[in-house]
Amino acid sequence: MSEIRFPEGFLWGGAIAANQAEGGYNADGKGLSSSDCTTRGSKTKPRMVTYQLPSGEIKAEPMFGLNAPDGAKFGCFEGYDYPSHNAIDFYHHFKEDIALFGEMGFKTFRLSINWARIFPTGMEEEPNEAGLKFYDEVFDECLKYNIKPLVTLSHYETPIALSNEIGSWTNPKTIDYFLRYVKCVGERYKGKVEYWLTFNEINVAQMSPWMSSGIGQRSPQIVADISKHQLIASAKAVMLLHEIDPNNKVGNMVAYGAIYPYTCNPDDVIASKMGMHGYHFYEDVQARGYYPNYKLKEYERENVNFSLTDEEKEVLKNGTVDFLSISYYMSSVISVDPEVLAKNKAEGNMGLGGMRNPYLKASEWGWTIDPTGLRIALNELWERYQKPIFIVENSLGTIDELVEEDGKMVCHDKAHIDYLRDHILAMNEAINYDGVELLGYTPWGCIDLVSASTGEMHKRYGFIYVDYKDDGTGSGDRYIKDSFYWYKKVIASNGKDLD
Ligand code: BGP
Repeated sequence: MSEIRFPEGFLWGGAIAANQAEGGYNADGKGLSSSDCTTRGSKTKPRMVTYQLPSGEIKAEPMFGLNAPDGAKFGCFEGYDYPSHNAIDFYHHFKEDIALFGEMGFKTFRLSINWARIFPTGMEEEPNEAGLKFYDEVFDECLKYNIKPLVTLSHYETPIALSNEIGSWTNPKTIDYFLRYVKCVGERYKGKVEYWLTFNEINVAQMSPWMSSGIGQRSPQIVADISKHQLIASAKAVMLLHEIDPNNKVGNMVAYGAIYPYTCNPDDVIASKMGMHGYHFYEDVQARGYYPNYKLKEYERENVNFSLTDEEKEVLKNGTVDFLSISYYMSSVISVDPEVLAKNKAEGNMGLGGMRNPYLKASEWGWTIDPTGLRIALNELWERYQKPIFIVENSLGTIDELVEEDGKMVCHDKAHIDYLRDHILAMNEAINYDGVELLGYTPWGCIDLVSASTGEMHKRYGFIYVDYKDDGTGSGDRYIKDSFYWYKKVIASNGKDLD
């Protein structure tokens, strides 16, 4: 094992997203977004998307595999429970929450701007001043504690009016609306924000066009259209943010993992390689600036209508990112043998499919725990692109208990500490043994928040416990977990003190 040596200025911090934390879903002029129309689910019950048919009938369909008919108008309706509406009420608690991040010594805090807070339908000419003011206050609060905001421009929420009126990201017009929003926040927060990410987990469009982009259907054509428009929007956003402030550093964000072949049968090995295209395609375009041949061949095979004008090619070439960012939670396994596949099916809830890995333990939600997979991922990205990497999501969803000890409420979340320690050690190997350039680390859900895949509250990631239950009841009070004190030491020692 290499000696622990994280680079000077390494950006330790934590991450959240607006739709999973803020609440205040209709406060101060905010418009509805796709996540506001997605109900609470559980480990066994899917989150549902609600919409109204032209006949007036209201329907709810599972978010994964959603196939809403043409003419469906997405919205939120009486009698359904939508966790984003209150979430953890960060909208009203941000000062105390950021003070706690400051106490832990965060160097950076990843959060997203909710597009519909700034442009309620996504299509207005003028922004909503109250929305802009909210983020001004949030960023000022971060800067008070020397925390650099790391801002995701689009994290799983599209203004719902864009979905209902123009087909959201299937329509190229959305690129212009998005850029209007980027210009607005880029100019407004110039000098306060220097680190930006364009689209959260841009590759999730392949699995859930609803979650990623507020689209009610999925087909190869739809996924290709969303991806093209978002890749162009991302490239244009990179150029725009550089133009607004040459100090801006703009990254992409891909849900990343390692896909292992189940056996050394070359067919399993090639299947794992093909599976990795689901991650690499987006990285390839955003880091290298052009569509890879394997994707063009896939479009040909699937009769996807796809072309790029010379101007679009130029945009992709000139709008490559300054750094890569990834979420990494787990690895998966692939086999071409249907019997082996069926027998070893993983129980993950992300629709990732794949199989159980006999060498690894898994979380309560079936997500495998694989720190070496992170090292493999970092090596692969570094070898492929030679761009600095930021791990902007990583951690373990656990069931945490708040208990009273000596008249104080405490939470012994050893599983978080163990998971994070092992992943930090893997990062250290990647940096010091393998020579990967790593910019920072923002573990996911640094304060408990609503789960994206299930809508639950009790899938907890935080260093800070938030007293809300799955049904939305609770005081919303914040409590410090053991991992809070541990992470504070980790940051203070620049990663050396992991005990
Ligand atoms: C990523 C998302 C996050 C976050 C995380 C954990 O895919 O970018 O928004 O939620 O996964 O997933 P979950 O909340 O389902 O546990």
